[in-house]
Amino acid sequence: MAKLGFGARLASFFGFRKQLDESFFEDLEDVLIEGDFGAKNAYEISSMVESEKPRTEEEFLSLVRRALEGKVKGTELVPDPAQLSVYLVLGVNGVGKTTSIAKMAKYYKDRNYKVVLAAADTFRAAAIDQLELHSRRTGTRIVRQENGSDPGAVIYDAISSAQARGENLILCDTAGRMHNKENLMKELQKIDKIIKARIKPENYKKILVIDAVTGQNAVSQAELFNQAIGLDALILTKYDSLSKGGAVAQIGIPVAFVGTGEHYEDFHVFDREQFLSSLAGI
Ligand SMILES: Nc1nc2c(ncn2[C@@H]2O[C@H](COP(=O)(O)OP(=O)(O)OP(=O)(O)O)[C@@H](O)[C@H]2O)c(=O)[nH]1
Ligand SMILES: [Mg+2]
Repeated sequence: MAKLGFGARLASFFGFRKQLDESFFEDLEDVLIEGDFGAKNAYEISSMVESEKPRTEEEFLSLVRRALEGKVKGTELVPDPAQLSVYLVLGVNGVGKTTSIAKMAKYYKDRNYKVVLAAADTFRAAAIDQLELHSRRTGTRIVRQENGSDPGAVIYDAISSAQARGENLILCDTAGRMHNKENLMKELQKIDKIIKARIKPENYKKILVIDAVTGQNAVSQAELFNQAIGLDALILTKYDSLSKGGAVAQIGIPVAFVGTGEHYEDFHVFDREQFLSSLAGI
């Protein structure tokens, strides 16, 4: 996992400022807010550091790390191979949904799952062809209909055909944008009902993709999708050395995977310990 630019910034921050006076803690809050931790977390972390009075950079960073521990969660998505699971992949346009689905298809296929891709982004013209290309490259079956068709019907088809063929994991691509936000959320609620009626709750996961570069926007996106249909896990994409990642601590939904590039291999199961250390610049 790439080392965060933010962590390095935090480390050097202490180095410059030996005097832990009031302005140190104000500036620390600012640095944390710039790192997308949010005002509430920034205040809590800064107060904790203040009460513990660190003397060295090492002590300072490990305090920040400790303060973050309760705020960052990870989850491992392990589908039951004996049953059919449905992973509904959500997110606003351009965050990396389709790419993450392709990466997951390879990841689970390599672990002997029988993976099906459901092309339920029927809104954007090129979306189905993009998924079709990934289906060919990863050797996974795709269920698709024509552009503009009902996404719920695509998923319904995917579920019935996967059940008939004994396949065990459906990855559903969804639209990131529609005429407006309300339309998108209504569509997702319809899809949610279709899946819920056919798949056991433990086998159905709603996964939000967020772009690590967008920071604060990712937090409001998570709120929006969580309110509309609820979320089980996050995928953090574009997590390169320049991205911050503090948004994860604010969102509070467990992270399952991290994307670090455009290739299928640039995809990792979330490593919480490593993430906390890199966030805190250790
Ligand atoms: N560097 C980097 N680029 C990524 C990552 N994931 C996706 N991308 C790139 O981000 C761009 C958008 O990715 P898509 O997978 O098409 O995003 P999407 O959410 O499906 O977009 P829409 O279908 O338009 O809503 C593409 O150029 C991807 O190659 C990642 O983890 N790292
Ligand atoms: Mg897409």
